[in-house]
Amino acid sequence: MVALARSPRPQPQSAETSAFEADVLAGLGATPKRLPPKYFYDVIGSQLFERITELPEYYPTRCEMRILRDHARDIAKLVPQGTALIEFGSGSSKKARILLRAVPPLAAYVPVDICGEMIEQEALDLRPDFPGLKVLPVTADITQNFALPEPAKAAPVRVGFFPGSTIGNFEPHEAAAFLRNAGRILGAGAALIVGADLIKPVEVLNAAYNDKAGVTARFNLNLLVRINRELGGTFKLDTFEHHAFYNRERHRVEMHLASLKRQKVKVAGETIDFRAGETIHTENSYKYSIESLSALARGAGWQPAGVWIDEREYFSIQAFKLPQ
Ligand code: AVJ
Repeated sequence: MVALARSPRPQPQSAETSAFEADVLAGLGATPKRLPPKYFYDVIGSQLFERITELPEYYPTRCEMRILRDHARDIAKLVPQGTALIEFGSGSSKKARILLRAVPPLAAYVPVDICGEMIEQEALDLRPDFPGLKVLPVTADITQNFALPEPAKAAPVRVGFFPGSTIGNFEPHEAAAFLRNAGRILGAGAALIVGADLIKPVEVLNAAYNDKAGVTARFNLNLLVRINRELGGTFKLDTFEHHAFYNRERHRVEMHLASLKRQKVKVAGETIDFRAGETIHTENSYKYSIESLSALARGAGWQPAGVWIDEREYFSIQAFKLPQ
């Protein structure tokens, strides 16, 4: 029998796949090795993240939901009637629901997320619960430029909502660039409501990223599963281990995947060498103080317009405004 000539791996099918391939090869070719955390969120990764938010050790989501519920009326004062509410990295829209119940009639709610399947489904779930609200999902990488739908552009004012401490995934200079760009997208008179995780005792932070049930480890390792599937990778999952720890000097939780042995792995036709113990740095989750975040926002052109925190001072929701 004649062996059929098979291409060694599926060809990139879309611009998204080739951006993924380019970013993965660049990150694994760098020293130290790294991968961008935005690629955690394929369908499986988005589902694993939803499970993380329910873990006993993972306090941020519960804290933020509590703050939103307790101060919804106050926060809603930043959202006048006719606003287009733009959510950056909306995921499950669970937090937006709390805000949406407290605000006057809006021009539109625009959830923007890198995981298209997730927000299309969420939009379907939201519409019956908020009849009369225009839900206009946009599938986009929030770190890149993207266009707002017409009704959001035509609204008299736009308010940005960036919950979840997703801002913590950016390097501080990237967070500043993001805030400046958000200002450009939202325009004069806009407000921005940001959820940011606060600096706190190291034991609490380490526990939140090393849950007993191992869901965070699976979330981290899923990045390798995704590379195997989408980029013809040959990562053996049982030869990599989840590491997460708080880096006090830099105010961030770091996640890594450590190779348990010396090995070679193929990705998109290229060979990557690992030393025993070598890690891939997969995520930083920066922790802020009220002051450090507001200094960053001021530097990006925003004026502080409100701060809400929980009793334990674990998490903050901070509002900013742009001059008219
Ligand atoms: C979605 C970026 C806010 O940093 O806490 C959860 C992601 N990583 N557990 C975070 C995450 C590990 C999460 N953010």
